[in-house]
Amino acid sequence: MTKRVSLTQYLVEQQREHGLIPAQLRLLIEVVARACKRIAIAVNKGALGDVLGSAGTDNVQGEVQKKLDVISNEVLIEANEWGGHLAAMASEEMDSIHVVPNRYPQGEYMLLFDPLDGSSNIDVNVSIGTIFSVLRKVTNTRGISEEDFLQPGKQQAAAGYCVYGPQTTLVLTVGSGVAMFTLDRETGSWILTEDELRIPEDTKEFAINMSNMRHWAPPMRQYIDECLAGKTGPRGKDFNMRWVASMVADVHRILTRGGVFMYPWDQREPDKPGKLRLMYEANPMSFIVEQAGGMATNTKERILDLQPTRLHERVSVVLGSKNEVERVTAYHRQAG
Ligand code: P6P
Repeated sequence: MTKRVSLTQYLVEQQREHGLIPAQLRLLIEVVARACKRIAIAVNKGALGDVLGSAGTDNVQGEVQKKLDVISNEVLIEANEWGGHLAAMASEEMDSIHVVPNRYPQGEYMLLFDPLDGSSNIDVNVSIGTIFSVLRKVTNTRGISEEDFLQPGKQQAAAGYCVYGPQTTLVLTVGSGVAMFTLDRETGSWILTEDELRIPEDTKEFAINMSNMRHWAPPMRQYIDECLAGKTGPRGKDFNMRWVASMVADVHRILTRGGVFMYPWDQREPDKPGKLRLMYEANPMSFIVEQAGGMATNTKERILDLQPTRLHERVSVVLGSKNEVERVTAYHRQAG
């Protein structure tokens, strides 16, 4: 029987080897992982747990909140506010930041999350997930504000996601590669199942919502048209398409077998740079993808270099197999 390595053992050994996981960060990661287990249990109840359907409220994005969006957000807030490892949290589901209450000690980290990404898939039993990003508090005053969160993604201390799918898997990076843990539901433990995820530099699979095709900018049309032309076209090979409409599921597939994920700007809402959020979707996923040998741009620049100006700002996203992301980005740069 192969030796089973738990999340805690992995984190302790990574700290011993790379010195990237001080005690407070290890506590933060373990608390988030435990919260994801609680979310997985709630998600898994489905119709038996009165957790499906709408919560009857809208979030800061103007989107209808599902009951599980609210439950997942509350689980993450409650799990993380008392441990002394955090100064504040930010969530897709909350308009402003949640500062750790004065009754608890404040820590040096800030946690950002999309508590349940892919909510449109909840009621139809398709994989959904939690995405999280960890930043360091750079000011040493007790006070903390939204401005403290506005750091480029390259400054993240850690990033990860949990997929609630056929398996419940946790994917994590602290800047020294990407590891995957699978939840052993019999023991309630996260067990290391991949210790060095790598994304192939080439792929024959793209992920994009094709129904938006007529709204894309010309360079995106050009790239997709060439993929669709297959063997007889300029790419000289056939492509496959996948679109789960859960970023965590699409990114997990890309981490597992390669591919390129795209959610570009389109003319439906020309003032918005894209649909996905920079701070708690694009940045954590880009950190993970780069650590696995992939690439992530906003069709022009490296996502992790972008300087945020607002907590909930949106961004165009192209990420995955390096050579495909380079091609999509080159087409957009050439078009100016
Ligand atoms: P569309 C889910 O709502 C999400 O934010 C991402 O997880 C996903 O990739 C995208 O939106 C799906 O968007 O427009 O295809 O429904």
